[in-house]
Amino acid sequence: KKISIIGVPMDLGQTRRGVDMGPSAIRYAGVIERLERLHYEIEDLGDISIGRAERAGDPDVHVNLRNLKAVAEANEKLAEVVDEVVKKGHFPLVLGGDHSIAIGTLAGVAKHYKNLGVIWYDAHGDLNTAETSPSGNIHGMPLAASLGLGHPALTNIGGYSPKVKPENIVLIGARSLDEGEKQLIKEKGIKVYTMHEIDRLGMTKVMEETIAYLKERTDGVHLSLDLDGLDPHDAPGVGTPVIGGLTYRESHLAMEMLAEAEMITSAEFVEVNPILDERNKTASVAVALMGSLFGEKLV
Ligand code: DIR
Ligand code: MN
Ligand code: MN
Ligand code: MN
Repeated sequence: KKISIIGVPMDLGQTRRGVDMGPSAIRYAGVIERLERLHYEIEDLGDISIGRAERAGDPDVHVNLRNLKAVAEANEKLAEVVDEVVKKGHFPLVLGGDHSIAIGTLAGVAKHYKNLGVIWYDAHGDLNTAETSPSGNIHGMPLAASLGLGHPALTNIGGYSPKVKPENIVLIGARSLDEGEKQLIKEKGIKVYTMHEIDRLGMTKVMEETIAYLKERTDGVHLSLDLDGLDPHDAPGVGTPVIGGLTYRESHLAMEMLAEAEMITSAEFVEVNPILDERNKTASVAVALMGSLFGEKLV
């Protein structure tokens, strides 16, 4: 089995500098060695190049869509690279960078499936558009864009839209949803396990339900894991920490159950910000979770 690693040093989808060093921090935390030990063949494709932040007076500035041009361009490139990886039968493992890069990952992956499932492991919904976003940050919009909602420069990455159907999405760990996102979730019937449901049911039940739900309706599942889904105690190096999150152990359990279910066909780990981190703890947690996702406990 072969895994292709793609780094995306993107920090233009939000305003905290430093998340562009995420891929570097994750590599430094030993991702390649960790997965090689599980008998995978690893190909590191290096990093996608990212343009520059927009400046006042630039021609392509959009209201409430910070750095749209550079974010869209990088995602077009990422989509092409991910597409090639899937075509040659490798598993795409994307390292972020802020969560705006999920637009490109999904654009590269989704065309290879009839019904791609998506697990969105995140404190946030990332279901905003320019109209609903309180921040104008595109990292709060990738799931909406993948549903075909928002600016065409984001929804049409890869030349098609939408990438996913609302009924094929499961949100896990949500605890900071904006008004517009809550409305959209209701309107589209998106399945959500907020921290409330996770507390009540326990992670075992949540993952059993998620796996059963996606098994019966999808032919591939993408895992989009935002490190801020974890509690800031376990993953402090993120730009938008939210108290009351998933623990290190709950997260490992989730990854282990996904490994057992053999259902994940692509993944990305995003929002690792080494500047805000404690001695590379968050990148190390990301690598440990990848170990579980790729079957560490099964070998
Ligand atoms: C907020 C924060 N919902 C926004 N989103 C974040 O700006 O749209 N997503 N941090 O990961
Ligand atoms: Mn090959
Ligand atoms: Mn996110
Ligand atoms: Mn988040």
